[in-house]
Amino acid sequence: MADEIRLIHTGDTHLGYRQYHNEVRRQDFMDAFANVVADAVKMQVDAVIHAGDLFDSRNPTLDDILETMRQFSILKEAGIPLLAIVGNHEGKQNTQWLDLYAGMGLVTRLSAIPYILKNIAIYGIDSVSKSKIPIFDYSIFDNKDANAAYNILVMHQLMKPFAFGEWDLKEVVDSLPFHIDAVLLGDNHKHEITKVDDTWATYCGSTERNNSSEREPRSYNIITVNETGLDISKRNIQTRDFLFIPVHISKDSDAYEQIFSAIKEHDVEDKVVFVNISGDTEAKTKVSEIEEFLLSRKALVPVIKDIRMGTESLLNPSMKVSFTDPDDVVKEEMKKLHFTDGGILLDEVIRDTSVPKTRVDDEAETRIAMMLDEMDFSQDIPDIPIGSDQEQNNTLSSEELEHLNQDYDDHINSVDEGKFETTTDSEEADVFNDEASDDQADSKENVQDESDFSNKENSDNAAMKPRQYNLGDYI
Ligand SMILES: [Mn+2]
Repeated sequence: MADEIRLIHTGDTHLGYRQYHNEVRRQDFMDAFANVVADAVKMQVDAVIHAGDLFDSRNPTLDDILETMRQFSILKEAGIPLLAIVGNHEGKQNTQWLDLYAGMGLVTRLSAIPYILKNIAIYGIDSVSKSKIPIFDYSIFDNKDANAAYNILVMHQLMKPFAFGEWDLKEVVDSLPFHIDAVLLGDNHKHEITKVDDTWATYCGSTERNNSSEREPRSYNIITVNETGLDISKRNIQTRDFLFIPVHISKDSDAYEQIFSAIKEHDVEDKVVFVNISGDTEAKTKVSEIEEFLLSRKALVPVIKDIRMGTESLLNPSMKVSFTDPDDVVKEEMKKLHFTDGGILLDEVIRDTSVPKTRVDDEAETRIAMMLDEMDFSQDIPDIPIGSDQEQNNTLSSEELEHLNQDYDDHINSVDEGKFETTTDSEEADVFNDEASDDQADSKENVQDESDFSNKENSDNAAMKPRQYNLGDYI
């Protein structure tokens, strides 16, 4: 059909993610995106849309940057435009990684000014932090000349009506001066699709598993527009297998025997293998023995979780501790010491072996800035000098102050819970808390950083205006 337009909607590629500290997993993330690019070329789609979280980190390595450039170049050589927005993971303070690629002619950043593809206008909103959603300025979409047959909006947010939503899709659609046919979303890693009035809303799904709770096959969307209308379909991506082996140890026989025979029932070769051990608490087993056994059978990554911590820990999954990673145990113990969130964060930076010693200062500053930025200051928590008591504060009663402090504590706790949250399904191999928190970071991290707390007003203004770029600066 000559007039048919086909788009690939992908996102949450998290390129550069060295999952489980494993170089092969880093390559897996690259390969998954390469598969999407190869499909785009094979299908000769009219454009590829990336809905944010291109990189896993705001500081990807030079290899990540170059390998990503190679993939983008494949699209360019095939004459397929790549249209993208910034996610919360790779977001920088001002100039974005996408600007580097845009300067090379490899990417077009979507914005309030539409990208026109035949009879389709495509708009984008870069990731907006939760605290800034209520002040989002819809008036930037003042495109009065819009006469496209179809309008598509690309966002990287957790949207209502999906259960996890932080921003109401209906509010966005109703606030724009033109009808939106489809909202193509990133941020949530699971494929979702729904319709709100006449508007489709869909998450394409991440291209690789960012943690063990991402069980479903990974996917991207194909958007087809022809004379019959706009249609969205999902296509799965072949990714590395994650294998889950639950072992319930009984008192009857040797614990290792039971574990090893359970493992032997599966082909573990080249897979990320999660062994969850429950049952007899008396039977002593060493994680390292089980890891070695899995490696001898050519598992790519062995992940052992011993959940024999009594009924209470099973009822309360937040009490689970992974003994495969001593850092997790340290984290749990740190929590009991009632350090502030900032204190815990500093400790993490210092312990993070991927942060060179010379970078600890910068890294700590950046992460603290991100944390501050994520806090909700919309309630104008008064600036109380250290050491001052309540009498010195004339504007608030002690009751009001307590209420505000409680809000603040609640917020800290909610951030804290996000950081340490593990899956509630006791069968789930929620083994690596760092991955779990990374996934949470999807919704917790923020595109804006340092400037937000040092000069909040300015950055608020900046967020409301379309961004201005001088491409010459980046070439
Ligand atoms: Mn993501």
